[in-house]
This record gives sequence, C-alpha cells and structure tokens, in this order.
Amino acid sequence: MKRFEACIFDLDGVIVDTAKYHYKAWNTIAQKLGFEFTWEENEQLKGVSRVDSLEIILQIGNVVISNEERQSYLVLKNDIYLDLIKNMNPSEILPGVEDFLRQLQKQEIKIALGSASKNARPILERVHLINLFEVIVDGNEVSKGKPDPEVFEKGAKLLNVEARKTIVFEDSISGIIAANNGGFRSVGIGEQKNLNEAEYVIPGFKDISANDIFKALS
Ligand code: B16
Ligand code: MG
Repeated sequence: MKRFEACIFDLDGVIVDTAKYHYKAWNTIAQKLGFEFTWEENEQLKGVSRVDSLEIILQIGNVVISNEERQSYLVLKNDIYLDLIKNMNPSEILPGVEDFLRQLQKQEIKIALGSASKNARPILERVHLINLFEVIVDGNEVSKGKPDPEVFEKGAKLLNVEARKTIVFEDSISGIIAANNGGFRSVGIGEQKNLNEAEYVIPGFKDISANDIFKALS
C-alpha cells in the first residue's frame, strides 16, 4: 500500500508565475481607486478569489464604492489579467515543475489541480500541461474559497483518494490552511516566513524530486 496516492497542485505561484500578472492587474485597479498597492500587500491576495480580493484591496485603500462599481472593477481586473496572460506559453512553467509531474506519473501517483482561479483551464492549455492532470477543480466549481478546503476535497473525491494520502502544494497561506483544515498533507512553495503553517516548505521544484517530498513528509 502506497503512503501517498495523489498530489493536488495549486496553479498560480506553484505551476506558473501568474501571481505577478494578478498583482499588475490589481495594482492598475488600485491606482484607478487612487492609491498604490505594494508587492508585500499582494501576499494577502494569493489564493483568494477575485471577489474577495477586491474587498481586501478596498480595505487596504480605505475606499468605499457601490456594488455597481464593484462589478465593473471586477470585470476590468479580469480584462487586464486576460490581456497579460494571452501569450503565455510553456516557457512560463516554473522551474522543475514539469519534471516533478512526470515523476509522479511514472510512480502512478494521481495528479489534480486545485485552484481558486476561474482562468485555470486556459492557462494549463497554453503551457501545454493540461493532459498531465487527471482532475481539474477551479474557481468555477467551488462555492467556498480557500481557507475552506472545498477545492481540495472536491479534487480528492474525484480522484477517489483519501485526504491523508494526498499532498497539497500551495504558495498561499490561505491555501495551506485550507489543506490542513481538510486533513491533507501540506507543502508550501515559497518562503518559510510566509508559510509557517505548512508541514514542509520548499522554494520551488527545481532540483527537488518527488521522493524528496515523500521522505520529508514521512
Ligand atoms: P481569477 P490559485 C488564485 O489562483 C490566485 O492566487 C489569486 O491571486 C486569484 O485572485 C484567484 O486565483 C482568482 O483568480 O481572477 O483568475 O479567477 O493560486 O488558487 O491557483
Ligand atoms: Mg497560488
């Protein structure tokens, strides 16, 4: 019996570096609202849905707007983001990711995506990784955002695996808490200082093998 049967990957900041495009788009919105939004503040938006991200932006800028204005800013943010990602290609896959996914495939470990983004599928298609994912759960399929574990629970259910035998890879603190809340094993991608709740933190997948992760979590 294998100790680990599946891995669920977040998209933005784990598979591809779209966090920089989300930041650019939100910063344009913040400027339109009359303030600058810093890269440090952007940490709070990672893994957070589009709608909830706008609320955080409004709080940071201490700005009050109507619901109609909210809707138009949400549309504008996504239009800017879609324009920034329109030419994405496989060169934007983060270092070591593809090799890591192929190692899992060889070891017959199931692979799923668990992303808050409603743009996850076209991004996976553009970087030519979509066929490596057995299951994709994205922002179109969940009603509760991270730190609620719904996105990962749906993924595990579709893969027919137990949470305790599934590793979640996440770059956001909300995603790590979501994984922990659902009883999943959690690996943070990024800096330890931002991801203290993760069971194990790596800077990225470069020079990290699937067996390294299995050992670290054993
Ligand atoms: P969209 P992930 C998340 O994706 C991003 O981290 C977060 O910054 C973004 O607001 C959210 O997706 C929604 O994205 O506007 O494309 O629906 O990290 O969960 O893959
Ligand atoms: Mg992310």
